[in-house]
Amino acid sequence: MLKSPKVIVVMGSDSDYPVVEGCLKILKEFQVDAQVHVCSAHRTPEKAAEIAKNAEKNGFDVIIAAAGKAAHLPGVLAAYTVLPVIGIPIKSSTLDGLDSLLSIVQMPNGIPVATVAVNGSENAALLAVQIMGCAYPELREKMHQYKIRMAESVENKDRQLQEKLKGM
Ligand code: RP5
Repeated sequence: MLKSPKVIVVMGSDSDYPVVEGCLKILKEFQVDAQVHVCSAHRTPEKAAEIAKNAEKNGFDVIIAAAGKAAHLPGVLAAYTVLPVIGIPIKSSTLDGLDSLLSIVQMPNGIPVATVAVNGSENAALLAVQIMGCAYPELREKMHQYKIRMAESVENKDRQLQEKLKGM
């Protein structure tokens, strides 16, 4: 049987869900099968290790991990797997997400984590799609179509602006 693209999305807390939702919507739009779990590098460290260790044999292609504050989850998952890990720094209430961003992006040599913008969960999904596009031609084609639609939408906005300015 042919394998289909599959992503596991892990978030440090259920409080991260409102941001992670954007990522799930994009994965759905690209018809990528996604499993979502709450799992913390600090509160449930054994579960985090198990998820990452088993991700490859469970058929996942990419891991997306969202975390806030001292956001060690993406790095810890990356330590236990050879799959690409994409980190989403969650904007925390006290330091505006800079804490999360630095915790995720400043990985030591040998254990990379691809880091998107603070709360950039849609880009995490798009990057996962682009990575998987190397193995799944249908995803690469969908990405081409996505970019065409995005450009059309910008052109449309420009046309609308020009019309509005004409009337001023
Ligand atoms: C992190 O701490 C989570 O990823 C979350 O962003 C933050 C706060 O978690 P809660 O206290 O809301 O569960 O581990």
